[in-house]
Amino acid sequence: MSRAWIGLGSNLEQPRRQLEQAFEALAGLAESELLARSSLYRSAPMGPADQPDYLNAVALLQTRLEPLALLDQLQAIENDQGRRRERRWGPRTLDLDLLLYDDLVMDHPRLRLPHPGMAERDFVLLPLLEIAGDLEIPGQGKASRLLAKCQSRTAEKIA
Ligand code: ROI
Repeated sequence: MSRAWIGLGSNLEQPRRQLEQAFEALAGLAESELLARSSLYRSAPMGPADQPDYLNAVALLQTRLEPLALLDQLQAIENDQGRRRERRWGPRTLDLDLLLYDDLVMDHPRLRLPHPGMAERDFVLLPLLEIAGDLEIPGQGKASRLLAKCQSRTAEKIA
């Protein structure tokens, strides 16, 4: 069994409902068990500012799915929830990012691990730290230290 950390984000079509529904879908994934989920966090958009605030959260799965098989499942959940995305860094109904998979470091055309950019994003690190205070990101150090270095800090817990 492996441990996989998933980042959830939404800023369209009732973000809270999108995230709750995504947690349910993650809990129902084959060959996997949802071990933990963070609270929901509201954050200002990173990227173009002319879009709604985001809700973000993190989930921890225990899984027998290999990384790319898990990625397929995450993309299927995004599509099921009617994901639409018109422009790069624009608003989205549901984003599920595979953040970490055990201590794996990989660079595949479809999947880079750890997720690039996660170490600079407070809306990823804060929920991650809530459910794994001691977490170390392969090659980058402790999540708590990375959060302290984040340039922009807008994420706040809402539930
Ligand atoms: N900004 C925030 N605050 N939260 C996100 O999940 C998020 N996701 C994205 C971009 C557009 C980079 N900005 C974001 O993909």
